[in-house]
Amino acid sequence: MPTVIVATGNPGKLKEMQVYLTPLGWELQLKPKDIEVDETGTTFLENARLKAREVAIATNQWSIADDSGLQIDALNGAPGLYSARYGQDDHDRINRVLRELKDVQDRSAQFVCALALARPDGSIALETEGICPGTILTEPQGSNGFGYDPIFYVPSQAKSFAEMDSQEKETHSHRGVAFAQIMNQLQNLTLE
Ligand code: ITT
Repeated sequence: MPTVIVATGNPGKLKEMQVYLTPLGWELQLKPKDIEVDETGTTFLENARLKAREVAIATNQWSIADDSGLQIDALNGAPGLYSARYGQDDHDRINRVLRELKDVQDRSAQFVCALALARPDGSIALETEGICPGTILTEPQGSNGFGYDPIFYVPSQAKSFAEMDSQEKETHSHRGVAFAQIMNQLQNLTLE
């Protein structure tokens, strides 16, 4: 069975990535903790490529990475690339966003997910980007998921990400959209 390293240190992300990757019949291994990749890219795709490439080279295995983030219109796209660095933990990051949007009327936002799959030599075999439009709630709603899920509301479903079950989030989320775009290619890929 081909081995693929999932290049993330975020347990919530890992859980969702496993849902998409498990049916492919690959042996999934978690990124070794000592491999830290500096996210120095200027786009989500650049950072996804960087993470996939560096982990692939360090382990000499195929590697898949996800770089994602929340872009809020009223904050000129922040936290964006800095979504993971916007506070010390999820609670802190959510509170910062709510504070910065206090009394702001236009609460439109989008979640972006870039995926990159690298070969053992670090070359990129596949990449894509998925987007989910939504709005930022005035207070957290729901308890599922991770990260900013409790404050990200999807109008078409009338639910926050944290109120969706895993199947609903899979259908509508940025990550679900991104994986759907490359699922055929992933299924037809020969990993060698
Ligand atoms: P890795 O780089 O190790 O994968 P990370 O948490 O640092 O993990 P990112 O740099 O891609 O990941 O940062 C993404 C941030 O956006 C992070 O704070 C996540 O919790 C959050 N995020 C990403 N996808 C999300 C989702 O589906 N729901 C809620 N928050 C999400």
